[in-house]
Amino acid sequence: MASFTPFPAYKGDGKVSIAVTPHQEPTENWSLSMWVDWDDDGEFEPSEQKTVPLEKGTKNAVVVSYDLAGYTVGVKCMRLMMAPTSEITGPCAVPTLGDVQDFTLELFEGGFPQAGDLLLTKLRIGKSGKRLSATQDITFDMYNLSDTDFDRAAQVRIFVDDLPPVEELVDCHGANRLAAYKGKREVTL
Ligand SMILES: [Ca+2]
Repeated sequence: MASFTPFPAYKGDGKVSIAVTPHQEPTENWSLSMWVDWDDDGEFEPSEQKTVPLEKGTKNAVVVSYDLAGYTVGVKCMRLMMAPTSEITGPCAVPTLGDVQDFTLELFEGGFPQAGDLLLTKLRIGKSGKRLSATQDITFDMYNLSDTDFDRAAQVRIFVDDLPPVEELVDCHGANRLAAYKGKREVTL
């Protein structure tokens, strides 16, 4: 999150879910509040605030979601406040503990452009890749570029020269699923 590139959101997706990972372990009764100035009036109104409790003693990510219907596209100011719940009294509070950070979010028309996309890289097929035998391992890295977890079988179709294509399934269910944005697997067929 800590970057100068606005966090992207897509109206066509209907809602945006933003995962925030605490960089310090929250103690008892901490929360995360997020404001997004959706109506561009320079104020963080209560209607623009979402608050989620933080789990004591873990740095697990928490997710904040907004429905996007009715908002105009463009760059929006956003503020994150991670602090004892009792100290989050409003967007201009100055908590004695915790952290306040400002970011921007850009709302685009349409849907997330890489929804459902998987990226294959680092293909390794022997020394030259020429005259592959049926026993030659094919290894590659598979990344999930999508904004949702990939939790199903991936079908891989392999073409070698002019031989008939071979299809194999890569199990990406359950514990093998590829997490949104960053999920990665090394696959050997
Ligand atoms: Ca506002």
